Amino acid sequence: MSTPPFPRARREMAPGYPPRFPVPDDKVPWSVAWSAYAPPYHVDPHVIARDRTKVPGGWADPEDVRAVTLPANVDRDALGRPHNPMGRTGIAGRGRLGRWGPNPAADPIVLWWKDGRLCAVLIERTTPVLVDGASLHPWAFPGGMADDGEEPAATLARELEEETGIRLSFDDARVVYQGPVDDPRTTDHAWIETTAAYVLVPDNGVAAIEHAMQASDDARAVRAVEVDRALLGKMYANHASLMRAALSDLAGRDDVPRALAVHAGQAGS
Ligand code: RP5
Repeated sequence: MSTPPFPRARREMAPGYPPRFPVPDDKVPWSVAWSAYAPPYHVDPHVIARDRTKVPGGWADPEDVRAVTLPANVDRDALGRPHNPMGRTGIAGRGRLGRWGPNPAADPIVLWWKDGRLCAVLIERTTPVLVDGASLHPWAFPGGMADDGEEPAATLARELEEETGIRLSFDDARVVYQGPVDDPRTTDHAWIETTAAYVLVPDNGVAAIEHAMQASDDARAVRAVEVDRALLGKMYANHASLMRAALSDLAGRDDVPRALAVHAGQAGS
């Protein structure tokens, strides 16, 4: 049996969230009737304060969902709210997410091979993840939300620079994932959909990257972290699966050092 969607988002929370209504695996699909389902409604005051219809420069949808144009492929419930296509999450409303429905994001994956080690640029997100009473700052890609109408390659480069100080083009990056993120902010009516793409930095570009790294914006720390199985066990949301997708791609390439391809295949298995 495959893993039900959002295993972490149903367990983890963002700051300010009420406890999630417990959703067992078999009750995740909306197609399974569940009359007792009563998730708490939550929208962060910060989201309300950034309503783009009221505040110049606002980035959030209005709270009245009927005033919002949603993508055509998104189902709505009886109140007009978009139904998270991945299923129930235990919280209604938008939580800390600005958009009703999909919130487009991008995750830049920056990798290099040096002295037999595969390294990645990762951040500790400033905002903690709350899980079972603990407040955690797991390793994450320096991703972020797309601006209105922004192409993924531009979001990838912009977010990387904003959070890590590194300037890199993603025009020729290899896209390894496009889809929902198992993010602690996820709700029944708002979720993140990311484009993850990686760049393999050439040997002569590594020093500049290491020199440029400086945390800012959503990142409280930025580091070059060795990619191994231990790392994959402690990453934010489903970022480990994004990393595995990049490793799988690397393992199949014949234009990278053979030792790197073998290492990537082993680390991602
Ligand atoms: C994750 O949150 C995405 O994968 C991306 O890394 C990030 C986008 O949110 P912000 O960093 O803009 O808060 O779900």
